[in-house]
Amino acid sequence: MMHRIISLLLLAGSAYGWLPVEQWGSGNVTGSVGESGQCICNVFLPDTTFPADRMDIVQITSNKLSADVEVYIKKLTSMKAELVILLSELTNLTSRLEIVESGPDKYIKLEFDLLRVELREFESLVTHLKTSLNSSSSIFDSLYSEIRNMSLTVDQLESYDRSNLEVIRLEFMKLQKKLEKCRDEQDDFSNAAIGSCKHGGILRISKPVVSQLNADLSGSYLYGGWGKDSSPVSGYENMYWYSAFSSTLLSRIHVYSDYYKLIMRQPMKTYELYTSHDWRGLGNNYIVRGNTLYYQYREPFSMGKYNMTSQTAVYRVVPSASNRFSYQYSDSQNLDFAADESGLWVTYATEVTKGKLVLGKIDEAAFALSEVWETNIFKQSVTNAFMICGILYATRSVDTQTEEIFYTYNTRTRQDNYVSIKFEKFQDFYVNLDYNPRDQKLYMFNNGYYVSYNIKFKSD
Ligand SMILES: *[C@@H]1O[C@H](CO)[C@@H](O)[C@H](O)[C@H]1NC(C)=O
Ligand SMILES: *[C@@H]1O[C@H](CO)[C@@H](O)[C@H](O)[C@H]1NC(C)=O
Ligand SMILES: *[C@@H]1O[C@H](CO)[C@@H](O)[C@H](O)[C@H]1NC(C)=O
Ligand SMILES: *[C@@H]1O[C@H](CO)[C@@H](O)[C@H](O)[C@H]1NC(C)=O
Ligand SMILES: CC(=O)N[C@H]1CO[C@H](CO)[C@@H](O)[C@@H]1O
Repeated sequence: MMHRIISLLLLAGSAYGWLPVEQWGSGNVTGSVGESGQCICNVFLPDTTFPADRMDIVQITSNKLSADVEVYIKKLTSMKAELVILLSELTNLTSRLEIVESGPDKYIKLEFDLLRVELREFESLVTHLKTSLNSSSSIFDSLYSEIRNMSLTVDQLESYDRSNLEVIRLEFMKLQKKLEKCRDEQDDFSNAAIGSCKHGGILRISKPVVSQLNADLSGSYLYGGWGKDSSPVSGYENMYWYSAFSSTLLSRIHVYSDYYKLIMRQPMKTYELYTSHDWRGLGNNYIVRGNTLYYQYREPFSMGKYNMTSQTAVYRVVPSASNRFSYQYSDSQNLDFAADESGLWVTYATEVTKGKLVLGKIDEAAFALSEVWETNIFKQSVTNAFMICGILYATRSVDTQTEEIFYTYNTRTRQDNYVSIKFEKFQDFYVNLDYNPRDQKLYMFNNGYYVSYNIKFKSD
């Protein structure tokens, strides 16, 4: 566009008489002395070399084009300028956060560490938007004001008295919610009603939503899990649970009255599994359902349930389950519990199936297996598994950033399927991945971080 305008102006310029002097013709330049002695120079230009009529048209067209282009370029330039400012603001924020996080306060450091990650992610989102600027200026506008608001909030955060951690954490949480909402708006993850199985299974999985480093603030607590009760008792609908250790030995679990308390690291209650009895577990594929922890019991090897209401545990040996076959990422993951719209499940492998994954439905009242299904996948090649609407989904690792649901088994039709539904990991290593039928989200304990995903189902 610019090139065309420049050449038009050159054309107009030449028509104005910027012809080289030597082309004028020497015979048509004459000199004489006037009446009062002044010097007179006469130049005769041939009419035919000066197309005055065409010049007018060119000039009008050129002016109009120039005006159009000017408006367009102004618009584009101001948008670009806004983006450049925005991006440099974000970069500035990021580097300031780096300074803050290198400070002496460990708690602040961790909070800002995560915020920095999210802002970086957001920054790349805006950069992506910048390239598709032409078609999405209204989205851009709202995003722009959203980021502006967030930048302001972070500025305020930084100016707070550092000792006022509560206020900072609360603001931090609000900010995360905003980021999450903003990200959700970018992508549609609305589904059929909660509890409904009138859909065709998983279509796609959102980007990871990173909530926080675990409540023990320990980067070495890699073995654990977090999530919500899949069948909460009345009054505990907003409860979250969390447990993690630096090994696969399970000895306690914390519960939090709501998300805010989880983020604030203020447990409502902590249950110890090793007091007068040794009720400890092994592995980390446990879940909470009906205020009860379902987990792999350590001694004897069996499925355990610790009722947090009665604070007692019972166990049941799973017929022919082997403790030789774990998932790929970690040892001791022999029994994996899952809950979906239809109830409670456990997956394991047996010597009879030569390590292939077996899926069992648990009769919750009897705490015993009511039915089992044999799949065609070798348990040690799987990284994790979960259930949705009676269908087993098994994952495997693609690379350090990508995980893939590669296999499904439908317990109703006894049909299996090799599929490829890829999703992004926050970090390479994870040990706990489960679906929660109460909010249709996936919960992952990813290298010590609380991570969750939204799911988009296929329409039926
Ligand atoms: C960020 O911006 C502020 C104010 O505009 C400036 O004083 C500061 O030096 C910048 N910081 C960095 C790390 O660029
Ligand atoms: C913007 O879109 C219009 C129409 O789709 C197109 O003609 C124009 O070349 C685009 N401009 C840029 C800078 O991509
Ligand atoms: C940004 O903040 C202002 C003032 O608090 C508010 O009116 C506006 O709705 C916010 N914009 C967005 C996109 O959140
Ligand atoms: C847990 O214990 C309470 C109190 O004894 C009981 O009402 C409840 O049914 C138990 N829950 C499970 C899942 O066993
Ligand atoms: C030498 C020369 O170029 N003379 C020209 C001057 O202008 C007249 C009319 O414009 C022409 O007829 C001459 O040939």
